[in-house]
Amino acid sequence: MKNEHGTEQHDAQDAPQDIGRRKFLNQTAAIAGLAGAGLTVGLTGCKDESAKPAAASAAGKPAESHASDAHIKPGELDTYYGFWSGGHTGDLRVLGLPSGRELHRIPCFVPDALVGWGITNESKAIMGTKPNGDLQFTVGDTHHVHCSYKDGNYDGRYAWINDKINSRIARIRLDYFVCDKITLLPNVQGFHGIFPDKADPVDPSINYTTRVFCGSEFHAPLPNDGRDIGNDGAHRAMFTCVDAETMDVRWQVVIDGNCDLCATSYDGKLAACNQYNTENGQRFEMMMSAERDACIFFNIARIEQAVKDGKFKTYGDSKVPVVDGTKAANSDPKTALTAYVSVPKNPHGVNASPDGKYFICAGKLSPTATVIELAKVLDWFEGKLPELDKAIVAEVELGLGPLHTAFDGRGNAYTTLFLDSQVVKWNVEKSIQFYAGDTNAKYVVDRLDVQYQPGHINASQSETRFADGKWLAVGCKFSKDRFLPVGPLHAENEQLIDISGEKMKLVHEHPVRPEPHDFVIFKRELLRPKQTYNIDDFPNAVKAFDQSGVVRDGNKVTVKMVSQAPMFSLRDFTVKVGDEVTIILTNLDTIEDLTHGFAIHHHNINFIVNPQETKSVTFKAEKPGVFWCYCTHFCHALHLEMRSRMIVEA
Ligand code: K7E
Ligand code: CUA
Ligand code: CA
Repeated sequence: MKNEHGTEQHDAQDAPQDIGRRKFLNQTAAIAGLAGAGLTVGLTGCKDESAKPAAASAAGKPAESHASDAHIKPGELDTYYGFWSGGHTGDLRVLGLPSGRELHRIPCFVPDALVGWGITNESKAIMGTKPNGDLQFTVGDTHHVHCSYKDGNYDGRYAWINDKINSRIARIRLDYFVCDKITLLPNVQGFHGIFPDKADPVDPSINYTTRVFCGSEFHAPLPNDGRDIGNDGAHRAMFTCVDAETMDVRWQVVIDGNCDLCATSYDGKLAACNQYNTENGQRFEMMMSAERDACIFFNIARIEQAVKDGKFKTYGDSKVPVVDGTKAANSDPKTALTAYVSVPKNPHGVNASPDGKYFICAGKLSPTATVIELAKVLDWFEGKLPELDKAIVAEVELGLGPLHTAFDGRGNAYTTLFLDSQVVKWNVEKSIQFYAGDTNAKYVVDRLDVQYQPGHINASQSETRFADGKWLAVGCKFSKDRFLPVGPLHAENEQLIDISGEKMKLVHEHPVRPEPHDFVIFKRELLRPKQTYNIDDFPNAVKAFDQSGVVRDGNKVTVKMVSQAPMFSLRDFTVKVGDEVTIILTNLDTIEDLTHGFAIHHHNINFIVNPQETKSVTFKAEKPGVFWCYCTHFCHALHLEMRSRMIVEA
């Protein structure tokens, strides 16, 4: 596959979008006052009769009465994509919003029997294998997913997602919705927060993502090769920068404390992580012993200059330059690479406001949120702000167990209160006024009970400059009695809240398989996925029926095959016991949605080939006999008849 985008390939989104556009216009009329310029385009072209009654009846109503928009009727398309981390299923889930329908799962870190992830040679090469060809890891734990930026909005190139268990970062190509690269981070454990940069700190012409930052939670020996066991004080956590294009690790920063979540500024100058373990503790009692922890800021330009100047170390087998971001080495603001802003007890979550001014850290074990002004952090680095903690412009009570924060683009923040089972809507500027002494400034705007114990929260376009204040989704970590019981493991509860009005309004909920964590929601126009592959992107493609056949090289046998409904080009093929068999299968069908599958009885082989796609598998033929191969994906009236046979001779 070529690593480029926006080519003129088969792109079939236009047709189905017409159906959705009716709904789109319908909504546009209902929220006339709120719609951005992009939404109103095409309104004049609306000829759909079904749109009229709703538009007419909604015309005079206040904006908050459009909760019914959440109901997407059969045949209609959602107006937003949602990218959800799958948690310990190690995948990325794609939802349509506002319906909440799950559209797709993109396997990244763990095998997947539908697409053959971890089974095909191509996916194994991305996932990484041991010398014997087995996968290096078969488990994953995805928490945070974020997309590439341009001009402060998503540009539809990539998404990135973390694997906390094995400290891996995966990249997903958003033209095909597939994982194309996975990188193992050296020197770290518990890789949790992840965030792409939004611009270059030095070169203003680079107004798009070129780096992805990764925070790691756990402290470990450096290097982790048996030394320093028992010497807990020598264990460290790090912050890592990965190149967005090559996916190579560019540099790391060794720090005091740990990293949890990660946020980046719109000007590219700063990245930050909330730190809940500034105590450098190994047990929870130690980790919660201090009254305040921190939000650590990274001065990206200075770190890269330090790397250029050779001011780094390497550890063990890793060649990655590691600069010193500890407190002791960074007390002089004018040369500091890092800045530790004090935040109350064990904060969780750091989020960038869409106006680009603030990062907000929630308290978790403190009922507060801390608002940090980025311009002041930059002033400190310039030597213009004598006390770093003066960068805190508000620290206000929200309720019990504040975790993550989303924004509506109208100056309001929405924070989950894990212990209170609530979402609190609060006004950032008012909180700053209140903190400055204006006790009349009422910063809490609204509270809404959610069911139950919310963790992550996000709003439509919240993590861009184009937060549109329409929908808010909340991931509730406990569903208790909300759904039919299915045994001891409960579904979790995703709830959708209409935030277009002053008051929040719960509009629907759906169960999700545990345990999703973070997610992003953005307008569907930002993506233009391709719906068939280009056969020329696959160097091993079998491009015609007459290129099919069996080629032997010693005991290595290559079986080249094509699929075209309702048949495989080889009705049977013969190999010998002891052969290493590689099957290469190209799907010659060109029509969108005409996918075939290929499975072999008793050989642990199952994968699909989408239109014009090529995949291969390699395995040992160990037992003599006849083994049916069949199409696993319903493709044709003769789908059941779509078969081949592998004959293994003794
Ligand atoms: Cu993003 Cu769930 Cu990993 Cu918070 S974490 S809840
Ligand atoms: Cu091909 Cu079913
Ligand atoms: Ca702590």
